Amino acid sequence: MLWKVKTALLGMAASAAMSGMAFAQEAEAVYGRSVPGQLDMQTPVTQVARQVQDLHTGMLYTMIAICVFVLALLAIVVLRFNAKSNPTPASWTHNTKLEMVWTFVPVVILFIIAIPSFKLLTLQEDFEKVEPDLVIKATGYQWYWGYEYPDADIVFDSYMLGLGATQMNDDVRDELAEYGHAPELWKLAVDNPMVVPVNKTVLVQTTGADVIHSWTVPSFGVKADSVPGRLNQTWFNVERVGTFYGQCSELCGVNHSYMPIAVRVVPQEQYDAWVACVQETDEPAECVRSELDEATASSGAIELAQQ
Ligand SMILES: [Cu+2]
Repeated sequence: MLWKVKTALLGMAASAAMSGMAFAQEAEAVYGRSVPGQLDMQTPVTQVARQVQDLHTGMLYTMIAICVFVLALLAIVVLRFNAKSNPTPASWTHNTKLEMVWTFVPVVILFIIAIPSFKLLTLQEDFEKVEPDLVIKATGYQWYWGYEYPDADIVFDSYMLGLGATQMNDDVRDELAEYGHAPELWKLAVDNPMVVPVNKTVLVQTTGADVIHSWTVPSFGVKADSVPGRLNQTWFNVERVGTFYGQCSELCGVNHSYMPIAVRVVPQEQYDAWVACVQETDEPAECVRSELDEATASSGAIELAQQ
């Protein structure tokens, strides 16, 4: 009888977990930005971002396990060894074996955590192993980003759409619509996004023109401080097309929150078309709309850009 109840309970727990997973998969439809009420991090679109999330989740469960264990020990002490339930305490004070255990078990746990942590750090920061297909320089200004493609001789600035407005209004809505964005993308969408090819390794070299900024795209697992007088670098290789957003992540002044980062990831042919178009017209935003939207509309690949 008891066994039956147990099995039924297990079955219920399993199906609850499965429906939870199904819900999580449905909620994963949004890429490149966060959504209202979101739990956990943005959906990863690079190997680095995935490993960042895995490490974070692993650490979280490790911490929960340790906290529960310590809490249980505390509860035992409070309940069993208070003055009422244990009126005559034992007189011994040390237990060498126990002390060895509580020293070495945490050391072992730290070593186990260190392995994936250092692996990830090496993946992110060992630039000798990074073979870039494309190098882009991102310069942080108060308060916008400047992008340079040295190999293609392309230079442009990237400003937030709906700049200067303190609340959503018709002007902001119109400007966003003009660039093909829904009002929800206000404070993320920019006039000239960075454009990169999909499945290619992009090296971003970043610096600050005035104060320290930070070039950050959460779904790439990328964050690099843009320090005046220094050239910092980071890299990413995005696995899917779409537009992915980030924000300056170093307090840089009064308009710090109005210098978002938008990276548009497209197939190689469209990237080549965009480069050719910008070289000819020097209108990066216009080239994004004319050269890219036609092709992506037909492939249906960039759903987010249209939102
Ligand atoms: Cu900034």
